Amino acid sequence: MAKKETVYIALGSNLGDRAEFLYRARQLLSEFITEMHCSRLYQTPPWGVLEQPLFLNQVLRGDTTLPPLKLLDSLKNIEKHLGRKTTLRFGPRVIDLDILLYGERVIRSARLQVPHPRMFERAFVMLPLAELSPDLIIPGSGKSVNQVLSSLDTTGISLFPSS
Ligand code: A4P
Ligand code: MG
Repeated sequence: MAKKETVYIALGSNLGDRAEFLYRARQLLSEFITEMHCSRLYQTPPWGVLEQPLFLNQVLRGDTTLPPLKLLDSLKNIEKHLGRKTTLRFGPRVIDLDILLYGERVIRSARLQVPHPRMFERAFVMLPLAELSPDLIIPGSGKSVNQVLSSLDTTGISLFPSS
């Protein structure tokens, strides 16, 4: 039997019915990710390209038997299935699925970099990740999720829907 690994996936959407796109993505992800635990949804100001709508972001943890590149292909297929058009880098999209962590692995290939290289600068990733696994040491960094989060600016991030 293929080895099971714990993975963390970041979900983001800033076009159309954002919560619905995240919901549909989670449903499709559950076909190959088991024991899924999901953070709440966060509404977040855009990072990178600033002139674009607010994002909804979420992080999930689960187990998969897919090897890393197969997992990446499966995420890309879901993005396509949900109607994501190729867009400008860091620009608006109906759905974005990134692999944050794949077990203890550090992967630096042309197609796949894990841990996700930009997660350390992104409160919209670290805040939902801290909800799931605050004390997790990020492979290759020697730092816990909470340690990284404490150095980031969370201004403008709120729970969605706000209570
Ligand atoms: N790739 C390499 N490593 C990974 C990984 N760990 N997970 C490669 C997923 N993909 C990875 O990604 C481009 C290529 O990255 C993939 O084909 C894969 O081989 P993409 O999703 O097609 O393109 P992109 O998303 O436009 O570029 P990129 O660099 O992934 O952008 P990001 O980093 O995803 O940023 N602001 C807020 N508030 N919330 C957001 O969610 N998202 C972005 C997109 C910008 N600003 C944002 C948000
Ligand atoms: Mg991406």
